[in-house]
Amino acid sequence: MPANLPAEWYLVEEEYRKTKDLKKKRELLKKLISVTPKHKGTENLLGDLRKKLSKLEDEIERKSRKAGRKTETIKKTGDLLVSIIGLTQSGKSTLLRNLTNASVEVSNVPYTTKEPITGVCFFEGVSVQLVEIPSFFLRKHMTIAHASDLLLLLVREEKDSEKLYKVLEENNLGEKKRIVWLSSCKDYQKLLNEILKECKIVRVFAKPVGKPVESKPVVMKEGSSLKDFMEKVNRSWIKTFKFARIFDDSKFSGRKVGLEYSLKDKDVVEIHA
Ligand SMILES: Nc1nc2c(ncn2[C@@H]2O[C@H](COP(=O)(O)OP(=O)(O)OP(=O)(O)O)[C@@H](O)[C@H]2O)c(=O)[nH]1
Ligand SMILES: [Mg+2]
Repeated sequence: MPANLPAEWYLVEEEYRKTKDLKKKRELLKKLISVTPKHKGTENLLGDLRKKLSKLEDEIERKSRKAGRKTETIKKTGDLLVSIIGLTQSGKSTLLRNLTNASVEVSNVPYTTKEPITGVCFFEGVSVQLVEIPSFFLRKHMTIAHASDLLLLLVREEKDSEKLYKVLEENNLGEKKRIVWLSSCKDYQKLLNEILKECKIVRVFAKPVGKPVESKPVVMKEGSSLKDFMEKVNRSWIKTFKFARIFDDSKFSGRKVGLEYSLKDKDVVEIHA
C-alpha cells in the first residue's frame, strides 16, 4: 500500500472495516475511494476498492430482493446484440469507443467500467449493438451475455482466453456462440465481418410492388422462410398472400415463390398480397 495516503484515509478505512451494516459499509467505501489520491501509485488500490464496491452493491441488491436475483436488462436497439467480455484493462472501452457512438471512459485504472455500457454501429446494412460487460463478471451483468447473439472475447494475448473460457463455464455460457479478438488488432472491418458471419444472418430487402427496393434490409436468422419474414414485417400479408417474387443475381431472378421459400442473404422480395 502506498505510504502517502492522507490521515483521513486510515480513519475511514478503520470505520469501514469495523462496520457490519452493508449500506453503511457502502457509503464508507465510496468515501474511501473519494479520499484516495488519484495517481500512478494508487491505481491498484483504487481498482481493488472499486471492485469491492461493486461486489458490495451486488450483495445489497441481492439481499434487498425477496426472491430471485436482480438481472440487468438492456434495451435491444440493434439488429444484433454483442457482449464484449474481457479481463480488466483488455481494451473493452477502447473498442466500444472506436466502433460506436458510446461515451465511455477509457483509463489505465483497473475496473474503470462498473456498469454495462452500450453503443451501436452500422455495418453493411446491419445495426450492431455492442455492450461492454464490466470485468467483475457479476451475475446480474452476465444475464446480458445470455441475451446476446454473440460474445466477443477481447484478449490482450492468447492465453487470456483460457481465463475467459473459465468465466463462461462458471456462468453457463460455455455453449454460447463466441469469437476471440486480440485487442491490438484494429482491423475493425474484419471484426465486423466476422461478427456478421458468426451471427448467421441473412439480409432481406423488401421491394413494394411498383416501387424501388428499400435501402435498409430486414435482418433475419439464416434458414428463415418467407413466412417468417412476413411475420416480422407485416403479419396481415400472410392471410392474403398470393405469391412473392425474388430478385437476386441468379439467372432465375424474378421467379415466383411461396411461403416456405428459404431466404438467402441479399434477396430482394416483392410480396403480392
Ligand atoms: N498498448 C495498447 N493499449 C491499449 C489498447 N487498447 C486499450 N489500451 C489502453 O489500455 C488501457 C485500458 O483500456 P480500456 O479500453 O479502458 O480497457 P477496459 O477493458 O475497458 O478496462 P476496464 O473498464 O478498466 O476493465 C487504456 O489506457 C487504453 O488506452 C491497445 O490495443 N494497445
Ligand atoms: Mg472499460
